[in-house]
Amino acid sequence: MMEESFGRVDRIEVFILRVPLNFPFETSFGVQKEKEALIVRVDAGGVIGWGECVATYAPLFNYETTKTALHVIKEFLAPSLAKADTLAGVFSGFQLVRGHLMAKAALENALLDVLARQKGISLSVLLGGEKKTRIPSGISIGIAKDIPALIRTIEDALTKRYHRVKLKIKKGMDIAILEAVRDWFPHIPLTVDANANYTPSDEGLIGTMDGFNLAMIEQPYTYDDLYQHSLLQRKLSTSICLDESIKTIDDARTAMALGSCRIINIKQGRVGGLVNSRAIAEYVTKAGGSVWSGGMLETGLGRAVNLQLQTLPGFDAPGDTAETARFYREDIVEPSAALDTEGYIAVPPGVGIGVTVLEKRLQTFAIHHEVLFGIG
Ligand code: OSB
Ligand code: MG
Repeated sequence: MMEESFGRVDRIEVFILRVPLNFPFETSFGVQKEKEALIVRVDAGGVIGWGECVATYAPLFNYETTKTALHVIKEFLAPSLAKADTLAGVFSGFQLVRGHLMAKAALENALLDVLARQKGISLSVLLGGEKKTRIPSGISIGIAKDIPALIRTIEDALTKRYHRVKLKIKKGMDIAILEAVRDWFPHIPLTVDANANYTPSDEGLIGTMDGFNLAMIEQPYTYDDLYQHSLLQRKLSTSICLDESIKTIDDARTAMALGSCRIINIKQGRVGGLVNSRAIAEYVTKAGGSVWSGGMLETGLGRAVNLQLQTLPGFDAPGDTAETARFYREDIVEPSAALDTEGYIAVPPGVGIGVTVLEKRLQTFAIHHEVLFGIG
C-alpha cells in the first residue's frame, strides 16, 4: 500500500466550513458553539479523495487551528505532494515539516481515499481491517452546570443504547457530578475526560475518583507531561487514558514504558492519520495496553473515517463516534452516521471513506474556498 502509485496529484482544493452545533459543547478549555473544519479535496490519478482536518478554530486542544492547517498545507505540504505519487513518498515529504499532524492527516486521509477508490475497496479493507459491519457507539457529554439536565441527557443516551458514557469534567465540576450520576446510574459503563485540567496538587482529588468504578480517567494532567501521569497511574487503581499527550508512536512507547497510562485514545487526526493510528494501535496492544477511537466533533466526513478506523484490530471498546445527528442538523455526506436500535453505527458501505460528499451542501457552509494548485 505504501509503495503503490496513486498517479499524479493534479489539483488540491481546500474549504473552511463553519457549521452550527445543535447545542454548545463545553470542555475544560472552553465552550464551542459551532464547528469550524478545514476540508481538503484531492484530485489524483483521475479520482477525487476527501479529508477533514480535525483542528479547531482556536489552539485550545493543541497548538493547531484551522488556519494554521491552511497555512501549512498551502505553503509546505501541498507542494511536496506535487512531487510524490506513493504514500511512502508523501510521508517522507511530510517528515520535513515538524508537527502539524492534524494538517498532515487531512491530506493523508484524502490520499488513502483516492487509493482505496482506485482499487474499488473501502479504507477498512485497504488498511487491513477486520470484517466488522458496525461499531459500538459511545457518547461524550460536555460539562454540565445543571445536574438534573445531565441526568436527562444520560437517560436519553441510554434509551438510544449508547454503549458507554463519557463525562467532561474540570476542577470544581467533578466529584459532585460523579456522585449524582452514580446515584442515578450505579452500573453503567462510565468514564471522565479532564482535557488536561488538573495538576499534581490535585492528586488527592483524583484519588477519590477511584471510588466511582470508572472505566478510565482521560487526560487528567497537562498535555505533554508523561512523567507526572506515570506517578499518578501508580497511585490509582482506575486506568489513565491519554489523549492530548500522545502525538506520535514515540510518545506511546514512552508512555507505556513509564506506565503513564494503560489506555490510549487514538484520534487519527492528532497522530497524523490512519497509517500512524494503525501502528500505534498495534504497538500499544502488543505492549499490553488498549486503545479506542476518539473524536473531535467531526462532521459526517470525519465520522466516516473514524468508523473505518474502528474496524482495525485493537479497536474493540466503544469509541467517541456518536451519531452525526447528535451534533448537526444537516450533514455534508451521505449516508450519515446513524445509530441502530442496539447502539451501533454501520461502517459506511461505499468504497474509500465510504460516504459521498454533498458538494453543494458543503459549499453552503463554506466561509473560505481556495484552489492550491491545478487548473481553474
Ligand atoms: O478530548 O476527547 C476530547 C471534543 C472536542 C475536543 C476534545 C475532545 C472532544 C470530545 C468529543 O470528547 C468527542 C466527540 O464526540 O467527537
Ligand atoms: Mg479527550
